[in-house]
Amino acid sequence: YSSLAGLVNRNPRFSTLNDEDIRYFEGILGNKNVIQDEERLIAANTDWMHKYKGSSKLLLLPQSTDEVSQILKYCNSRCLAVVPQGGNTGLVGGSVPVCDEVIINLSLMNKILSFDKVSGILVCEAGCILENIITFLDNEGFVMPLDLGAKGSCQIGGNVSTNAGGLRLLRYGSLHGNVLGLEAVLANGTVIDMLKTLRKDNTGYDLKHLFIGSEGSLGIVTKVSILTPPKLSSVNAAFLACKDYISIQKLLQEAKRRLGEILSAFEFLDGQSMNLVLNHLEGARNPLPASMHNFYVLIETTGSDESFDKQKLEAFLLHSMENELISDGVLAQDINQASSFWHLREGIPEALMRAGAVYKYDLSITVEKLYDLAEEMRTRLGNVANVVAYGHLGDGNLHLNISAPQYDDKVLSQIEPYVYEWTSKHRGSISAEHGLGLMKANKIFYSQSHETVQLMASIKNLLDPNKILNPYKVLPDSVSS
Ligand code: FAD
Ligand code: 2HG
Ligand code: ZN
Repeated sequence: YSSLAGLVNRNPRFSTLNDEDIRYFEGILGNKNVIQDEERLIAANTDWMHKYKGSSKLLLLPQSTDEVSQILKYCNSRCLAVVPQGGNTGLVGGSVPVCDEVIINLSLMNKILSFDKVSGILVCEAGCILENIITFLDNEGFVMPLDLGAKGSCQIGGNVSTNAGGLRLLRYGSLHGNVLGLEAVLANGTVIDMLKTLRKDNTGYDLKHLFIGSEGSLGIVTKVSILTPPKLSSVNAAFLACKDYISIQKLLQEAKRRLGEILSAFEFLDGQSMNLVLNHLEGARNPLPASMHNFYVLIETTGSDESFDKQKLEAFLLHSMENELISDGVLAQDINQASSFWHLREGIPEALMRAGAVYKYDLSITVEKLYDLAEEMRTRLGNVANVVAYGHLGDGNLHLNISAPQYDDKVLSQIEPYVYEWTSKHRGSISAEHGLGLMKANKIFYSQSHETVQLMASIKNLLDPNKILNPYKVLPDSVSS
């Protein structure tokens, strides 16, 4: 592990946990949900990438909003720092303690509370695992507007807190649009009920948005209400190859124009990503094995008329072939083949983990410029590291991953601050969908003005004056300590 705790000074304002605190928490939660067991603490202290490792001595598992409220009220009065935790799949070191913060994990708050079949509005607790929600909705004939590779572990509360984007944002939009309401507990224990189930509600400031994407720094999300679209009968997937980046851009334009309302995903991976995933992911199979290509695209369509959709997709593919936008391609013949396309795409983060050390960047850049960065990075790094570029091209979101046998400060200094400066120069975002967490708290100025960050700090101060919620994360030291 490369623990970052050594790089961050523990804020001396925070108290240290004592026996009386433990007894108090046991009084609220009962002994079994106050965890001091070493093995469980190691897991809860360590992030998905095994890159960030805290040293918390306590994991709390509340079962209700009231329990969360009592925990926070007490921690606030004692000035005990806390880290809210969902499925712990975050990729920026936001979900684990930096030092000895108390971990509050929502996994026991996992009930679906209601589902309205007429409106498609689901209300559930924050600890529901995304995949369980997807399955529940599927049985009801609906779909979750959010899907991502970590669905088997991540929780809806974590998704909302990171404003996760994922694989179908192109079609359904972001959680700022799909989350209709939420309940959150502030640092002082106050429960804020914004759990509306209305499409339209212009009564004053729409404060739920403060909790969407604030990474547990303003409150703990305990319940969520989400608008879900009906499941449509016809889903198709195509796996295509392109010879160069210009062709991919044209393909995206054509897909938007010719597939229009049925387009539900447009994901890309470069040849280096394909090689990496084939070498390191179990069960990965190249759908286009005849030869290696520079770029691959996974297109998905979702519509309500099977023959119409197929016809549309086939016409689009024919047009793309004739105009040499694609050099090869395959249309999934059944659900298993479609799943194998998705397995390949969704498995890239895991393959990267298995390949060794990885420097991970999640950037929004205009589509036209997006791949220039990967190429420049390759030139900069030569053969000391493998530059792997993929992502949600339809949303202008590049996942730039630099894979190397081990972490090395010399390699890091070749990448940073260059990657952030480049992104800032092109007016992109240094965090498209993963958040800032610990990794990028001090990089915020590359994407936000001083005035904006100052306003964020004022809001933080108002909602969490003792700064007990997820310290050292999201906002830079200069405004947050
Ligand atoms: P955690 O990792 O536990 O926490 C994330 C942040 O939210 C932390 O700051 C934490 O303090 C806070 N938090 C968690 N729960 C709460 C709560 N109830 N209240 C307040 N704060 C809370 N992200 C994408 O956007 N798109 C993707 O396509 C995508 N794919 C991924 C694929 C893989 C294989 C992996 C490992 C990760 C991927 N991610 C993706 C990143 C990650 O899965 C998401 O950020 C996810 O939303 C995190 O949910 P979680 O429950 O695991 O949250
Ligand atoms: C994805 O789209 C995730 O697969 C992870 O957001 C991205 O590993 C990454 O860089
Ligand atoms: Zn992603």
